[in-house]
Amino acid sequence: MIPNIQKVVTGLFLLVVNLSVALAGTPAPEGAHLYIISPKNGEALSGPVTVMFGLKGMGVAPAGIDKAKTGHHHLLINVDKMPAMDKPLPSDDQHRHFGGGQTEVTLDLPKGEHSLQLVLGDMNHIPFNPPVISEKIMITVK
Ligand SMILES: [Cu+2]
Repeated sequence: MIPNIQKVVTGLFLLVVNLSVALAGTPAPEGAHLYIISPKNGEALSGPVTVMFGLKGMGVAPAGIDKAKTGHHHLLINVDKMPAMDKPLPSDDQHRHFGGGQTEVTLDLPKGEHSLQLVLGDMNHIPFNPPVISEKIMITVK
């Protein structure tokens, strides 16, 4: 009987571990670094603005592809309040998904100040745990 109890206990333990992983999002590999290559923080430029995404320590894969240590880019444009880090990122004009695995985008932004920030999402558009997020940069479109 004892081996059966052990199996049940082990099964319950694995269930709890799997649940907590599911709730906490895909683990981010150590040293993962997300950044905006260009434009630079504080840059003033005329539109349209091409934003280039940089990622170290992980790879880029299209949404829906289950491959370890990969994700796809999301660009937050003029977002003041960070979206939830434990559910799929919203998808709208301010939260842009690059589910095809794109690593740059050209934006038609109105004149004025804008903030840009990248968030890496897993195959289900959920941020990693801990989140892999770039510095938030400010640019001015002349
Ligand atoms: Cu996405």
